[in-house]
Amino acid sequence: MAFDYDPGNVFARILRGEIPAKTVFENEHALAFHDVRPQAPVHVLVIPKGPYASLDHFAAEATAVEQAGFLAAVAEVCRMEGLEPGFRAIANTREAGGQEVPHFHIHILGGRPLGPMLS
Ligand code: D5M
Repeated sequence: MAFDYDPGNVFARILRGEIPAKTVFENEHALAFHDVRPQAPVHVLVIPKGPYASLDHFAAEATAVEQAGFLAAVAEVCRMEGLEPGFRAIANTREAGGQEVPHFHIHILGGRPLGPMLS
């Protein structure tokens, strides 16, 4: 599959500093910030710094160092947000998967009991 990336998407603009975000974590691999439409007491989005449109784009084209760094950042954000009791990590992927912003991101949800996902 060929992957396209639109550099005008809102998360790319956040990465370039063109629009603000409530940042909770940043390093060379990832940026994490509060979702503007929180679905739980903790709702943080973690994005890689590279131009990847979706989880499968990231898996296909990011380097092993980028992938490992991103996953470590996700875990660090969960630790920082006090989510040891548990959390949900979601990557909506493309239109049929409910993805609105075409820059790969993981939703981290927690801070309350979430229950089974398909309930
Ligand atoms: O989810 C995209 C998510 O991104 C959705 O929960 C709203 C959130 N969003 C959109 N714009 C912003 C800005 N500017 N800051 C923070 N959060 C934002 P998806 O998985 O693509 O459906």
